[in-house]
Amino acid sequence: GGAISISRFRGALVGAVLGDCIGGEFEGAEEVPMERVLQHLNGLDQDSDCILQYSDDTAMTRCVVQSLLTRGGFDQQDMAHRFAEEYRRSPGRGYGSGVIQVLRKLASPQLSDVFQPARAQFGGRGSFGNGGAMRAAPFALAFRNIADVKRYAVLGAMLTHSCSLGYNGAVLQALAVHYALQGALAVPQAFINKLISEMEAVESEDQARSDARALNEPELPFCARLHRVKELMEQSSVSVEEVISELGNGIAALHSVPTAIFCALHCLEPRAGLPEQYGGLERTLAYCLALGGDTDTIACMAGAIAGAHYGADAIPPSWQRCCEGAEEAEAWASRLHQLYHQPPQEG
Ligand code: R7I
Ligand code: MG
Ligand code: MG
Repeated sequence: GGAISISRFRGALVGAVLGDCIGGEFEGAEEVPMERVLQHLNGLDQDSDCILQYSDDTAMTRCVVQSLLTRGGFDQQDMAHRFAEEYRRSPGRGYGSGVIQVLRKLASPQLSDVFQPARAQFGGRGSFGNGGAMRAAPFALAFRNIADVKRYAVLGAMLTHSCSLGYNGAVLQALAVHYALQGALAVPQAFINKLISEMEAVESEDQARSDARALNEPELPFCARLHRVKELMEQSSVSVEEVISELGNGIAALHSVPTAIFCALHCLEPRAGLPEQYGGLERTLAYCLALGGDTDTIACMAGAIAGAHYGADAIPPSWQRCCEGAEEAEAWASRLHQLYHQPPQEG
């Protein structure tokens, strides 16, 4: 295909930062009344010197971006080193309680296998948290080839999440951004069908099948959830309670990545309860916050998908101004755009 506009790259990366910064307010809350969400969002328009800090979601995404840009591709040692160094410098960004052990071990100069600390998590099965998925968008922005997007999203996630229910969440999130970048959200049914067919292949691998069995999940667990997304899309109305019970709003990748994809799809159209003057990206972020639960991460992932679709023009300047790291994300997006369109290197 032809070149993809730089605006979509900026939208994706800045959208992710906004979701994290804006969503942090409600992380861990039960379902949040839309009135409170809108109050929070209106506050951003009025308060000219507000600052919302980013959390681990953005801190780790920044490491992924800087590693990919500096190395001109995926380098596991370099990325692992950046994760460890970032955590050492700012440990208070709200990291998951398990992953901090991995980040401490990754700082050791004696470590030869950078994937080893992640494999030791949770009794040797590895984490199924959404920490790999929350930082997966840059893989879709750096690599044009879908096989590379999948391969490097897995490896990048496996530095901290070695359970297939963790790293396959990262693959799904990267694929959603990959297709959104190409404009595929314009045909929502086709978009979800593409994700299902890609994930059928990904989840048919032996490790994914055995992890699903061991964790008492159905076969092809992400595909099963994507089918639920499809069913919800076909309903004439969907309640927040249904979204939470069918898809989840939790810290597991399985309970948050399909949810983020649903939020982006559901908010393609104006929805009752959301302000009429909101554009699609604003609707998507507001809707994610109203779900409660892991709001920073769900909004971060949905923000990347929606941002790739609508582009940078959809980002409200007043929101961007309030979010730590949003300006830098915009600059880095331009460099990712270059990397993405670089001709393939000769082997
Ligand atoms: O996945 P992770 O990096 O956490 C990301 C989340 C996002 O919401 C961020 O915004 C931040 O708030 O944290 O960190 P992990 O520690 O690997 O996983 C997160 C949590 O999921 C763990 O602390 C556990 O509670 C749970 N978890 C598991 N529990 C039991 N068995 C993850 N994997 C397992 C498991 O295998
Ligand atoms: Mg966070
Ligand atoms: Mg979170």
